[in-house]
Amino acid sequence: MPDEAYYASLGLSSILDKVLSGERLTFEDGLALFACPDLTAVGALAAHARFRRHGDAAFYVVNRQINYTNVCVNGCLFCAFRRDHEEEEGAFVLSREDILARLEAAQSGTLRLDEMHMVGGCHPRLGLAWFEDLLRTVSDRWPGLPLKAFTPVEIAHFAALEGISTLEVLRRLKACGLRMMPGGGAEIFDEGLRSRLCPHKADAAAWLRISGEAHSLGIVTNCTMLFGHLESHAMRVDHLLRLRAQQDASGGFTCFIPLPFLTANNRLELPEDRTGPVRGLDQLRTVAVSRLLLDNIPHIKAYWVMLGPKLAQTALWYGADDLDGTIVEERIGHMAGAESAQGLTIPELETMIRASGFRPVRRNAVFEPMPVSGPETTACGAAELRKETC
Ligand code: V47
Repeated sequence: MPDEAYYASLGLSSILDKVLSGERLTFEDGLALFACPDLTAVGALAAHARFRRHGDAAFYVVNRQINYTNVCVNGCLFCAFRRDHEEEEGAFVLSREDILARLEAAQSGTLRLDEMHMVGGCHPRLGLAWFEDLLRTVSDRWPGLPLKAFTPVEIAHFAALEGISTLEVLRRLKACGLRMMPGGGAEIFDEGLRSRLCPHKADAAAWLRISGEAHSLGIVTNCTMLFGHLESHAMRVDHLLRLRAQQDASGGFTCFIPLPFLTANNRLELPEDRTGPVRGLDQLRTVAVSRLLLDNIPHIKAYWVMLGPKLAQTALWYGADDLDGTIVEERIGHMAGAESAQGLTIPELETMIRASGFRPVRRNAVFEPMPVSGPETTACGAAELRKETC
């Protein structure tokens, strides 16, 4: 890490002191970190915080993503995945059998999934009973498989469809085996910008409230921020601090995932200075500032699908401690222009981690470390999981 005099020259003396002593950073500190000209100095602070929590461990998960539909009533401007109705080109709705076949293919090889990650659009007619039946069937067939599904936005949608409270929706899904929720749909909390980008989606207060309700039932959740579109640094800091405040109140966020906006195939037009090669540096900085501000959220994910594997590896030195996982089939990022692979193998993930100077730790959905033994660690991984399913 650069020395005290250097941080003083950057005007970051008090932030350096706070990071070294573990003291909480303020809104102004967040802005100062975004304004600092030397990205590596910010990264070194985040790396310090990351090593203090996780040492040289870098986590990954053997998982399978499933998107049950892309038909969605919300019509968010930034989304390339969504279709307004089933007849539109590219629209899909998976059947229960389609979903079970994807899991069956994954579970019947030499691999064992440690996470099913399932999300979808807010379909106007798929009711809660359909999802209850699906979760119950999956839990009965694969009792040890942690089910991570539905963002707070989907929970709000199910509640509206059924005319019941979001807490009741969560109770019913938990009773069917829901263990964890992914962090999507948070987008950017700033009310003014959110109402331009996604006016029909659950608002910031609802997203945070539903996360808190899940936590109160013992369902842990992740959280995200979509950045690199029209938001300001102040909006990013505000978003991170609202997550931190929610975590102080309800304590169930496990991992934060900063999601860089991917620009293809959507209706959001960006000014020129928001596109191009500077974006990689901004993405590393956002990972670092997230690690520094979110002192109460254990994990920061460098999501390789959207950052790309090279930047995700670099991000491990900028505060991130997790890469996500094998994934197998990904649609939201790829429909928006992600150039990364559909899935990675276990050896590929472990090599990425080792080559970056870290120690790979296989985990499950809720970040419990998983034993690594036998042929699974050398099996072809995602390639094998992908058989017959895509
Ligand atoms: O909710 C939509 C975002 C999210 C774009 O919890 C876009 O472990 C970039 O939340 N460019 C879905 N992002 C992905 C997500 C996620 C992914 C991996 C792991 C976890 C986890 C969560 O993707 C959406 C939205 O915020 N998104 N469009 C786009 N054009």
